[in-house]
Amino acid sequence: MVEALKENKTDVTACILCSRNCGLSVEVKDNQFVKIKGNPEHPFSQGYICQKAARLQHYQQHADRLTTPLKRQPDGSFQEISWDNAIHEIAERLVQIRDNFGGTAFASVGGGGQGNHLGAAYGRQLLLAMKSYYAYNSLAQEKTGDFWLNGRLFGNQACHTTEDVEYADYVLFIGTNPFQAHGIPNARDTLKHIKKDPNRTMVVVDPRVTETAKQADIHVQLKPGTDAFLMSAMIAIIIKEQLYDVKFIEQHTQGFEEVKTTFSRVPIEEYIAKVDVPVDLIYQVARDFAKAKRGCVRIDLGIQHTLNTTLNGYLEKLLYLLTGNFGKQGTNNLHTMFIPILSDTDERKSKYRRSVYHKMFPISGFFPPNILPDEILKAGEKRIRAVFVDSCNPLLTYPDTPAYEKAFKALDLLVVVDVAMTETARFADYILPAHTQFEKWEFTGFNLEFPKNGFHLRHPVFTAQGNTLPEAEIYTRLLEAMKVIPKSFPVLEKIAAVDSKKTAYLPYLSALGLTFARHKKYIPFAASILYRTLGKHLENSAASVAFLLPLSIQYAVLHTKAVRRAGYKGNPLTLGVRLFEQILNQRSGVVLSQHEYDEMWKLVAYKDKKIRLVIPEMLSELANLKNHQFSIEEFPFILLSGERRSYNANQIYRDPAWRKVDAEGALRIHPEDATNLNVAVGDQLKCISQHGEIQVTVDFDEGMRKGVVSLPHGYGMRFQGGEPIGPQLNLLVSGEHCDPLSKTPYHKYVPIRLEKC
Ligand SMILES: Nc1nc2c(c(=O)[nH]1)N[C@H]1C(S)=C(S)[C@@H](COP(=O)(O)OP(=O)(O)OC[C@H]3O[C@@H](n4cnc5c(=O)[nH]c(N)nc54)[C@H](O)[C@@H]3O)O[C@H]1N2
Ligand SMILES: Nc1nc2c(c(=O)[nH]1)N[C@H]1C(S)=C(S)[C@@H](COP(=O)(O)OP(=O)(O)OC[C@H]3O[C@@H](n4cnc5c(=O)[nH]c(N)nc54)[C@H](O)[C@@H]3O)O[C@H]1N2
Ligand code: SF4
Ligand SMILES: [Mo]
Repeated sequence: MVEALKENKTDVTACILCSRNCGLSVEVKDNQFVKIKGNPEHPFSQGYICQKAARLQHYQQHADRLTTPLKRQPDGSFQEISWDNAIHEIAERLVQIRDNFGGTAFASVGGGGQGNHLGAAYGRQLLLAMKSYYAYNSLAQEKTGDFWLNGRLFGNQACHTTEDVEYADYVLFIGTNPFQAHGIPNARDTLKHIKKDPNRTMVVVDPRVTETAKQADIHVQLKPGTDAFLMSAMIAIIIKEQLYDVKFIEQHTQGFEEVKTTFSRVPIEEYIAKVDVPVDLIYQVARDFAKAKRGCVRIDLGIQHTLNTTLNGYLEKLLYLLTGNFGKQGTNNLHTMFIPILSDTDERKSKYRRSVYHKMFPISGFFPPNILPDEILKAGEKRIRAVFVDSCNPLLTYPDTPAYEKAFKALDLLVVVDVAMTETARFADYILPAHTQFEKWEFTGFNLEFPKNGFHLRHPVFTAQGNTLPEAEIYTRLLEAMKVIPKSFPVLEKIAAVDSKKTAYLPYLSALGLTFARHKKYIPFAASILYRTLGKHLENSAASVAFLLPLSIQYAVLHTKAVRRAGYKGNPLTLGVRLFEQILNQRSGVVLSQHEYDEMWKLVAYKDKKIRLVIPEMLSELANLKNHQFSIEEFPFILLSGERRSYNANQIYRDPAWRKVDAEGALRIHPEDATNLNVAVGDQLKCISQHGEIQVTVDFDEGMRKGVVSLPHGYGMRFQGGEPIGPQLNLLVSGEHCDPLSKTPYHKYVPIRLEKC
């Protein structure tokens, strides 16, 4: 366990509020943050932070923090339970459920938020111990359409792209607001540099004049949900005017002729009319992007949470592929992944079983939250009966809150692992309190950079509070209680004890290999086995980090040259060990690998390294696009549900005191729309969808498109069990309102009407 850490000190860690995980230099006293600044030593963020990070004390300590395991009583109240009893009782019920009903009876939900992916390696093992493959995760309510496309284009759903915005001459931001949401390196600085440079162009495609749009050279203020029309028109222009990159297409792709024929049929002017923006502007953007020396496209929820999600992703990818903006500096690129977050579960291979009720297939290993309530309530004998929720608050963040409430109540067993008493935890049979991310070893797997990729292993900053445990310990104890792994591995432990860095862990690794060769059934539980054996002998109580040793070795084998270029030395056996040691020692993070651009092609999974441009499902969706219906008379407004603002950060901060502005999470509406409704700033409105109703506070925003309104993500918490603070967005969205292929929700396209209260 984490030893008591000395107080009155400075330390380094990282922000946990978004995927960037910027490096932090912190001053701590009495087990609290006193001061938080950017860490200039961090290899990627280099001192950059945004205003949200300075408030992290509100995450570390607040009135909803869990301090002891809790068990639900027959009267619905929670009572303290010892760890031993909680683990024992849960393990017993899990084994019963597994043995009586099999793998389809269990699902895991969540498993790692924006900054805590270490515990996910341990949580994943429980899924395997339950013989289940139902991993439901937030990534499958935004990014799985993208992953599916990568599978088709590049040959493996774990192929993932990044964008070299920092070096691009021409950047298309489509459906993303990096000024607030970040997602690109040091977003505000990067935007400022593009803005200042007369030779670089920034285009923002967004229905709102966002903070990013204000910095842009061109803002395309489209009608929400029309991106597929816009992007297919742009591609059609590029094809009509032969602005595509013939050499790139010949050298690196297959299927261009079919794509060309399909897009030649796109009625350009008619489609741009649907988008409701000037035709000339779109011609200009399409031409200039295609002609740019280094163009890149960065997208996010604006196209992933709206109509035609997966098709949007396909079109976005064609934009950079057809123009040859791929595999070079300042363009889009594939990148390496140190932590294997994504797997390849191509639905055309029959071994990836589908869900029982919706017959939905996993994408990159993940099932979409939109279908989970039905898989619990409607799947008969083969229904899901037990759920583990970890690092996730589905009762606020997944579509259709009432369906989730009903489904979670119907479970035989719901366990929640969290640091805080969340809306979801209140439905649990057992609540297991974890160390916060500053009380344990942690890291993020969201290191998605190219050509230089990195990794930051965070050391514990604080002594753990209360009777909490890190996830590594929680899940390992569960596996042991379920008798999936024995409580000790005497041979491995003995070798780990005498092994030292001098021997490069080689005796230990060969003993581990031998154990796995003899007992294949232990392979899925490698993380816990390393934790209990080698882990005990790592310095600074870094036990939970031991499984990074084999991952480091694997990374060094796969990317030997790039790892050497990043400054690591060693023979094929020891290079990965050096990498592991540096990861352990460099508290501000390390550069893992330094690639050359032309090596990017090695990351394409198809043997011939050629990108398959033709995806039949997408071409047929494209052909059906013209039949699209938009408006519903009864619901004249389109709600963009889930805007990223200055003071929201998913569900990570619970105490409303962290917000400096926008306490109520106001509805942004164009002043003219507000006048027509006869409401003023601060008034209350009823926001009614086909599915539900919430009450919201009005705020004016001249930058809103008329007929479009916006509410923020990350509100609706019942802090200290009180009334919900700010909008509970997911009362408004039905699980069926989603992309037909990936089943990701249309959060950014919710037809509503507004009524005065
Ligand atoms: N401050 C803050 N930052 C965050 C988070 C947070 O909670 N708070 N959350 C993090 C997470 S988990 C994520 S996934 C990212 C998301 O990051 P983003 O996707 O960049 O953020 P959003 O504000 O959700 O949506 C981006 C933009 O899409 C626009 N949009 C809406 N509908 C459409 C449409 O039909 N077409 C187009 N082209 N645009 C549209 C919206 O107006 C909005 O400006 O942010 C991360 N960063
Ligand atoms: N309507 C609408 N809904 C949305 C969105 C939207 O735009 N609109 N956005 C969606 C998106 S993109 C996302 S990513 C999701 C995010 O929603 P969720 O996946 O639910 O994730 P978070 O909000 O990050 O919640 C993190 C949880 O982890 C807990 N936690 C923090 N640290 C630890 C730790 O160390 N260990 C454990 N075990 N738990 C910890 C926090 O207390 C919190 O309960 O919401 C989605 N929902
Ligand atoms: S919220 Fe994101 S961009 Fe802001 S400091 Fe934290 S990690 Fe960096
Ligand atoms: Mo997200």
